Amino acid sequence: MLASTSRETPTAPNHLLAGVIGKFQLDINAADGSADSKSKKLEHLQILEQRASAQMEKLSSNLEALYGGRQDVPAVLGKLLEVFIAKGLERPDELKQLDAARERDPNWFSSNKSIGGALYVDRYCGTLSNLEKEISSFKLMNVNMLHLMPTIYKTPEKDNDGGYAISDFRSVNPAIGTMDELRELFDTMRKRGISPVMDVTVNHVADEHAWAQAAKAGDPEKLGYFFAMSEAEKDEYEKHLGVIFPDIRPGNFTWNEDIGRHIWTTFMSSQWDLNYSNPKTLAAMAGELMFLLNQGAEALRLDAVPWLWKEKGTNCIERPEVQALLGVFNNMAKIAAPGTVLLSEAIREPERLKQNLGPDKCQMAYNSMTLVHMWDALTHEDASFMAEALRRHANVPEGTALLNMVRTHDDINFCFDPGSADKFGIDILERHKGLRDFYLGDNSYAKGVVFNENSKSGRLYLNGTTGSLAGVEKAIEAGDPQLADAAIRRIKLLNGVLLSVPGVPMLNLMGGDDRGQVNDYSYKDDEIQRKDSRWVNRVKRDVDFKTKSPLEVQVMGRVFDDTVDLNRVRAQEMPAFGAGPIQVIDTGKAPVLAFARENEQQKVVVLANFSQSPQKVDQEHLRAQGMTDAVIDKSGPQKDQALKIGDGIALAPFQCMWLVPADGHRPQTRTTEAATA
Ligand code: OTU
Repeated sequence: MLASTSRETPTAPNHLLAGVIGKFQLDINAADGSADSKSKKLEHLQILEQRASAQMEKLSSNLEALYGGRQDVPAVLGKLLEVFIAKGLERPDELKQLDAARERDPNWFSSNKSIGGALYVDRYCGTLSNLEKEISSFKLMNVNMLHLMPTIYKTPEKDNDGGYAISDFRSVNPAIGTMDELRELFDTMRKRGISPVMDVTVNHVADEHAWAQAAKAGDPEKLGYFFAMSEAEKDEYEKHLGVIFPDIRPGNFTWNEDIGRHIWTTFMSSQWDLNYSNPKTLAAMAGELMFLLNQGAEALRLDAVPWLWKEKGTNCIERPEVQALLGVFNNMAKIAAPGTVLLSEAIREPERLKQNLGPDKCQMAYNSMTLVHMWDALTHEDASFMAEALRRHANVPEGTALLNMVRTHDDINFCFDPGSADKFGIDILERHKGLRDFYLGDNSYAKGVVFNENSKSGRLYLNGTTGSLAGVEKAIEAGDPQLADAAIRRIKLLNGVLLSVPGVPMLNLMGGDDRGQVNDYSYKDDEIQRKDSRWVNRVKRDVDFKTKSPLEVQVMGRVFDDTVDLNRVRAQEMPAFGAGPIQVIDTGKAPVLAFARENEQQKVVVLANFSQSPQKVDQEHLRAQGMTDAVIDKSGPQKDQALKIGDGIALAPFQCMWLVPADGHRPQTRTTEAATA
């Protein structure tokens, strides 16, 4: 020990940490305040030092990956430690208690009790104080994680990309409330067991953000937070880049008159990409993330992570440095706010989006795989493609969880798993064509809206709420109760699978998924929104039953009852649905997705019929999972009626079952190699 310490130079990581801690000690001792408050601070400083010391090796290697070869790496490390420790000291006492509790329960975010919901405060209930009144309804739905979409921040008034152009991470949109109200709301939520999730657009800030304003006003330091380029340099990069929104915003740069250069704007012109090759940008953003965690956010959704690092001559997506950047944010949270988790957002192929997932990167990651394969399986009445993708990708490392959803606020980008496609000889672009015909065509129950029509890729980007894509809209237009019944069954099927595959389900309340709400076409009348059909998904919450037909009211009621019921059963009776592996079962019936989930307490077999015809699963597949004689479907209406498995299990059209043994005993695990082969 001694020998190795004595070899350390003053710039060695542990020396740096000791120096930073020493400085804070001096500051605390020199500051005004009671002896008692000082000793409390010093005590917490000690905890921060221990946590930092445990992270030092990882933090140093992350910085090496980002800035290795630069002279100032030790200075960067020192600066980041200062930010982390300062913010750790500012953390309110109740949050420090939360941190301590969660250090003892590191998988707090991934049990069967974890059920998320996402909404726009403005479109859901108007204001933060109204949202506080809705907490009981979230409790009723067993939602214990609530993602407040970024319209809660101060944003440019018009062109703000649905809130994803953020003008200030520290100010609340005045139309919905204040920062004090947000903190109070988070306090109440925490006390009632609901974890707040907030967005951080780590890739960009709005052109109205103070950093961008300063850059425009000629501040060279703030200009260094962004990419400002000459025409020639921009063209050099542009040669290798794709385009995200070809219909709305071609290209990747926006000319800025004040600066006299082209600013890198991967998404909309009002969203200026941050330049992390400048370590000052990283330190500044770390400060913003910590600010939000210290207000009581328990998870941060890191937006658009694939684009965080640029490298000339490449497409600037998923550069290896992205992993190191996420690593630094992880080190930060582990030191200063260990009771929180990071959630990476990327709508990419499963293999790619899983790159961002890890106990030392983002502990949670958006998983579009479940979503795209479910919609695909419904179209083709065939779940084999999905089953294969789940088999390959749904099992994730200990300490991490995928975030699943049926729909998001964005378009559906059908990022299928290429490996699974190969297995079945599926041509992905052909598949997109089929989906396009189905979801936009006149010959199906669905009512979708195309996005990115001018994309040259031939891929389908699809919009539409769960309700409209599953058939509610057409059923109501036709006033046909039978069509409505089928749509309700499809939604229940999607939710049944969503809640039972590995990961945390996220209920899309901004698409009215809890009530099967249909597309909102009013965006077409809005000067800004009309260009962006993703708004069709972002409905205002509408529970004004007086204005609706009896059929529509009936649909909304049934979807809501189903949702509440399934969520409750998952949270209260299905421990096996938390983190933990999935075992896909081949029943020989293509329309049926079948898999087992198990943990120490429980074993469940899930059967999901993606077809409009009834299906039967032979008893041998249940017996192979250790189920004998009789089972109970925990997701069905008759939860106490045993089903004899002797004749096989019959599934109604679009039925999903969560089967457990009727005798309540946990089946003996048999290695099922032979049985599933
Ligand atoms: C995200 O989406 C947000 O979800 C969008 O609403 C924003 O417009 C965008 O970032 C910019 O902030 O391309 O079509 O693979 O899925 O980052 C949506 C990553 C997007 C993309 C995602 C981006």
